[in-house]
Amino acid sequence: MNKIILSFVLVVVVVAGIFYMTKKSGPSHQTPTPTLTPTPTPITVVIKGFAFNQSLITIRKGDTVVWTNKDSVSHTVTGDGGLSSPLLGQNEIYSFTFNTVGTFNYHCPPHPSMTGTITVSP
Ligand SMILES: [Cu+2]
Repeated sequence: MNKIILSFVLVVVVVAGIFYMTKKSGPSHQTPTPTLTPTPTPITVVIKGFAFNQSLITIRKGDTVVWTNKDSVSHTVTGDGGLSSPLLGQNEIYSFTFNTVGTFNYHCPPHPSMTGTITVSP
């Protein structure tokens, strides 16, 4: 009878010991290493005061340009390489990703003085 109790205690001690050890050396709460995925920042062109600001910009192939109309008057971004925004109301945006190297002129058809140029470098 004493042997049974003794072996029972032994089992409890061993189990408790294993539990303690696995708890201690088990998977630690590692903070996952942040993966450095470069997020290309979109280039912003603000449409304000009947002008594209900035009107002359140089970007890299694959960059995205985002136009934001801050005027109460509607404007468009219309031009080379498929640039064709709808009529942008106040605070509306138009984005375009340039995947071709070259020079892209654009304008706003209702307002001929509004012009801009995007130069896309490799
Ligand atoms: Cu306009």
